[in-house]
Amino acid sequence: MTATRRPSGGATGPSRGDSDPIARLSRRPHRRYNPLLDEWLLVSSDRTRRPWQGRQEPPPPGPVEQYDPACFLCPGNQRANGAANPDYASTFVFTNDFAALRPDAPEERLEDGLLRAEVEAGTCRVLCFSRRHDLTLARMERPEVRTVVDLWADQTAELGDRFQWVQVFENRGEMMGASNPHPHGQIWAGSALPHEAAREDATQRAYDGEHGRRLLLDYATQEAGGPRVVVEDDDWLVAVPFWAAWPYETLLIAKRPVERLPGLDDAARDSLAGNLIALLGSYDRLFGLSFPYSMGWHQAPFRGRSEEHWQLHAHFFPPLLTANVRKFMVGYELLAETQRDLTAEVAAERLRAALARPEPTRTGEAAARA
Ligand code: H2U
Ligand code: ZN
Repeated sequence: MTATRRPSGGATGPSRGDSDPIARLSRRPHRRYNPLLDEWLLVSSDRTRRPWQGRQEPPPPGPVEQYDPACFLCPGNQRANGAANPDYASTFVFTNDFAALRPDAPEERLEDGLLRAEVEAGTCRVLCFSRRHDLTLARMERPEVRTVVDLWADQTAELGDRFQWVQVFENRGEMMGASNPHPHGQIWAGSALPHEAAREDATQRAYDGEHGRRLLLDYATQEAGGPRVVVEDDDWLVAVPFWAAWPYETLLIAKRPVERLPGLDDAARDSLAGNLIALLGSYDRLFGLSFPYSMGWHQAPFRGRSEEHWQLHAHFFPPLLTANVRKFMVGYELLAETQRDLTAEVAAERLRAALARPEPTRTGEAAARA
């Protein structure tokens, strides 16, 4: 197990002079290429200076209790459909009572010119990360987060026996559509390869075909110790990717070749728990509030063949631009291409600074949300 290192910033930091091509580019609107999705996006950092008279996000709700008798996910409580949760001690998994996918789907398809459709079989599960209603992954102890990592891995292995794509994810905070503050995530597993997965599959396969190496391992090597890194150790690298779309988007990459969560060894799982706490803690400290985000794992599809072009990674998509203004992916983004307001280098610098600030204690709910 290695200690989480905080990089000092690298030779291509945003404050460097004219000789640095990224600093030069960053002074004017420019486009960056996302090799994982094979698409470009527009970066126009000057736009952060524009006046904002639009929607102001309300502060997240104040402190919550360790146990909420009205919560559908707390131990011992009744869920919306009347099922009772066991008095679980740490984590708890159940099949989503309002599942978007069902396993008992009969095969059926429509092929009528441009009209194409097919029935999709799958299953959806809810994963409670802790019995405590008031915690978040960022504020759980390292062994507790390690238990969540093991749960993600075990669930992936089990569902991968039946479904091609196992999507592990977490929506955190009301702003990201989480229906409940109780720390929890979801898994949707399905028989088709969803389109984001299919694109990453294609780009990683093409890169491996051309170079004989994994795209994301090469990317992690290129980023290590550099200006976009938030935290890293021997097993993991967390960076604001060069092509980040959301203001404080990050990409967490396993540094050793591994296709899926169940393939992680003991040391990598432990250091993953530490890196998750560090990253999510820096998010919370950035604006002094429990940071909303959607995160999820991308791991190789299960289709009964070797997937050595795939590298395990997780994406974190937080929507906030400032403490009370969110990034809207609307006009140009929906119609032309993604546009971001601050550079990936500036975002990473701010996250590293937040990481260096003192951590709120587990009981310091008020400090974390002040
Ligand atoms: P989100 O907070 O990301 O929406 O996840 C909570 C999930 O929990 C949601 O998909 C499910 C919802 O369908 N749920 C149940 O299955 N049973 C309940 O009693 C409440 C919520
Ligand atoms: Zn609860």
